[in-house]
Amino acid sequence: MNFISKCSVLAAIGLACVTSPLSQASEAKLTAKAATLAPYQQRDFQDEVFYFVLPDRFYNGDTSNDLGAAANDKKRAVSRGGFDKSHKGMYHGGDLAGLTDKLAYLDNMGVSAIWLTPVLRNRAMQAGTSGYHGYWILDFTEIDPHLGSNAELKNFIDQAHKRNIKVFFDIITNHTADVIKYKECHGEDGLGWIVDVSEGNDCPFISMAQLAQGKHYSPLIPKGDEALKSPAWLNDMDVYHNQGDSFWRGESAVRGDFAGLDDLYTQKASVVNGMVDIYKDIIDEFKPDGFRIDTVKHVNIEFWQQFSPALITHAKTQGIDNFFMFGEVYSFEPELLSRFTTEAKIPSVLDFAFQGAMTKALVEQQGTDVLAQLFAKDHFYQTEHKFIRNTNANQLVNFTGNHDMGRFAYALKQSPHHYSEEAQIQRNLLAHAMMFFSRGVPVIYYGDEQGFVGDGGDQASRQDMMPSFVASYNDDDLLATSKSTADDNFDTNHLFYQSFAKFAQLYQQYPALRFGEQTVVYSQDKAGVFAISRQMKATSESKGQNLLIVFNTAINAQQLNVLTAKAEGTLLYRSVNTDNADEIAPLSFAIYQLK
Ligand SMILES: [Ca+2]
Ligand SMILES: [Ca+2]
Ligand SMILES: [Ca+2]
Ligand SMILES: [Ca+2]
Repeated sequence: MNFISKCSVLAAIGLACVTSPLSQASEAKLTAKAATLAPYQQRDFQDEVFYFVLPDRFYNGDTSNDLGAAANDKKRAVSRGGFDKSHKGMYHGGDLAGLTDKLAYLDNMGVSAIWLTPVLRNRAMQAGTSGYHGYWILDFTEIDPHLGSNAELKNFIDQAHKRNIKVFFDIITNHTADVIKYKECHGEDGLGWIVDVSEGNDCPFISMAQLAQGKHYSPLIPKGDEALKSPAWLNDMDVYHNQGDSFWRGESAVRGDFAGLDDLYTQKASVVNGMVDIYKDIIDEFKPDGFRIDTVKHVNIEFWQQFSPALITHAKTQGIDNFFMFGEVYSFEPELLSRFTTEAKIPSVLDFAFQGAMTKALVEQQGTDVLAQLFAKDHFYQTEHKFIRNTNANQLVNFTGNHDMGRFAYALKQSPHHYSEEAQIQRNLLAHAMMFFSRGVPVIYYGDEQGFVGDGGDQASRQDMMPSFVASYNDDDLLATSKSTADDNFDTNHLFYQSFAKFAQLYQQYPALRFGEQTVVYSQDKAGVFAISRQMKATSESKGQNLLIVFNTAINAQQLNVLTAKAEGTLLYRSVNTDNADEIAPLSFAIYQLK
């Protein structure tokens, strides 16, 4: 995209077009936006604009920790190494010190809560790649040395809190790092493979029925690895299922190993209590504002029924009254997702179904009624819990893409519709607007604000914000910038950064965008108008608010005369101006105040 068209888009959304990059001096003066919000201790979860980040891929604030544990640290020898800036599956050096350095960058975009991938100590290397993502935990009591120390994490949280920004940890109860092996697969010493894994069979899952017939694996811990995990109870092989690898269906989804990761026996009371204690201790030591919970679908519901109320109750005793948790349930079905907010008592889940419907509307160009059909199922999330707050769809967590499925920009790029860069930019912006202004809490995936695209999911979607040395990242054509990922990408002038800052400002300005009851006003069976209202009833403390949000998913202007309510509405904001007040521009949105 050339500079002229970037300026015209900026102007269209009501932003100044700055022609020179911000100097170091002006960067220091970035506006502190979170400071204008209610104090973080009092703020509701629905007040937040989230930023989801892999610390290893963000910014290297301390090169002395790049190799992880010190060479003379015998206790943490397995948490040393795995550092290779040119390999997308290795550590790249980003850390908590770097995140702390860049808080102003996030604050200025309107971020009010940061969700970090797991920061606890990992096994540095496993099956040829590294634990840079944090999901291979060995030690649940300390921070991974690649990211910094416990003290550095506390400092990061202190600095974020000083800016009135919340910090959420990504936690795991389903599995630990891969330490336990099976003699039948890995031999008597557990050090290799004695079965043919060339066809991707790994260790086939042994079902409960097969166990009852006497078939089982012989688990072992390779010599020297007996005491790797912490707390010590995690080194007991009896607290794991030991039934082989999950094939993601039936009982294997709950009892199988996630590609070799040791799957905890979460039906046992000792495991429930042990995990509750681990995360109570984390709350006591670091005072985070909440948790995002990994692999929720792979743990039995009864575990969550105990775990979730126990931690929320405990956080209150630590003075964190609004402690909040949301789970990762990788499913596009509200019927299944909602079981975890109702039956399992987890306050919220990541709304994969929203991501899926939005992809159908904005990438596949299906009718906007795919969104109406999604929201028609919102009542599934409604419940009244005894121990924690009532749940409803307003608390769901919206996102456009993530570190597993890949970025929304990638979905657009690989679409058979062969979108031009201009079209990719417009559709990406509209997707983020839907994420902000539909019911649910928005999460910006780090790098999306700099036009990152990627080549797919997982490693291919975890690019560096600091100058990257990964060839397959650096050959990407980023959106709305002439930079590549080989450059530093903390550009506060980027169109997406500026747009998300505007969206965050609107989100904070109008309470109905955060708390309003959502009703679908208009949808159609082809691309075009999709309209919702967000209504807050008047109370003794506020006079209420009724907003109409109109999206146009089509590539041509649409008439607004289909919206009878709009006639009495006042235009508050529109992303693209038109000469005709009764029209909405292609791939744009508008917000009206209704009486
Ligand atoms: Ca570092
Ligand atoms: Ca294992
Ligand atoms: Ca499991
Ligand atoms: Ca590439």
